[in-house]
Amino acid sequence: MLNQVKFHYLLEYSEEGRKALTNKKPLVALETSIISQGLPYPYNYETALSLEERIREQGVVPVTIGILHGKIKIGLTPDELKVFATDRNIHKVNAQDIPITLSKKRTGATTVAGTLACAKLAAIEILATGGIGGIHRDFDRTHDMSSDLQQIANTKAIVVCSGVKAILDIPKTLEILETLGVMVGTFRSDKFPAFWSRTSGMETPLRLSSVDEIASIFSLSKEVQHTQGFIVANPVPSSHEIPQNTVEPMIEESLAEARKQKVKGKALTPFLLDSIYRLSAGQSMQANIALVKNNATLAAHIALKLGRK
Ligand code: PSU
Ligand code: MN
Repeated sequence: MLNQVKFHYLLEYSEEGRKALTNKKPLVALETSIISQGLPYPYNYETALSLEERIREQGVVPVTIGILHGKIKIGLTPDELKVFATDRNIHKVNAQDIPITLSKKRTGATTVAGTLACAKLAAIEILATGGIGGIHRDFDRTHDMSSDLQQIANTKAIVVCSGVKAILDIPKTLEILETLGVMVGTFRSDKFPAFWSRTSGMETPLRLSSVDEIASIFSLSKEVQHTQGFIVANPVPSSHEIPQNTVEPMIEESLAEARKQKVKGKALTPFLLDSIYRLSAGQSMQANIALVKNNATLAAHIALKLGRK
């Protein structure tokens, strides 16, 4: 019997997204928080468009996910993307914020956590982003741990990223991911990357040698009914890498400023990214853009290999 594609009544699909799902073509999900809170205009808009282009070039369909006036969008038009790129008052939406955003008919940019929750409703299993959230360095004082971690543990999906953001405590984050039962590996490296830098100095739990291997591990994880997600860490291209000892003083200065200004909660990650962009005279933003594009391409290759059943 043919598997009927189910369209969740709360989801609004882009035309190419709906067609791809109907025809069982491979898709890659993209998030909107990186557009609304992660990068400044106009770089965010240009990046959003070029991520989609990268994915299409591989014969895969991109669907950027976000909530627009109370509707969950699975795929956005360029005009809709522009709203996320230019409106400065857009809420940052984690999974638990989705119901209220729908109920109040708000617009919300979905984080990795929020996007995975929506992608699950659409049966999309691959997401590309820049760097996921994790355990903040002052966790002992603030208990700030990104809800990305819990949501990745709750979702059977591949998250292609360049590791966790270097503003975080990477060793603690890796420990928690292990506790949560999330599969974690690095593409073609023995080290776990640090977002703007190719290595954090930490060994990666798993070296991933090829796209075939990633697809095979993911398929087998489903066969054995492993229910958690799979983080595929893809180091920033060498051409755009910022060495750890160059960026670390900027991270420390930004953390000190955040503490002084009492920035916390959802505002903390965007504050730190913005501060480091300024301290690095834009270099960290160029690295961020290069790595997320690279991740979109790898995600498309994985999607092609997995196909759709
Ligand atoms: N990747 C980037 N830039 C970003 C993000 C990811 O290159 O801004 C966003 C994602 O939406 C991720 C969020 O889920 O940062 C994490 O925020 P927090 O630490 O507040 O959970
Ligand atoms: Mn946080």
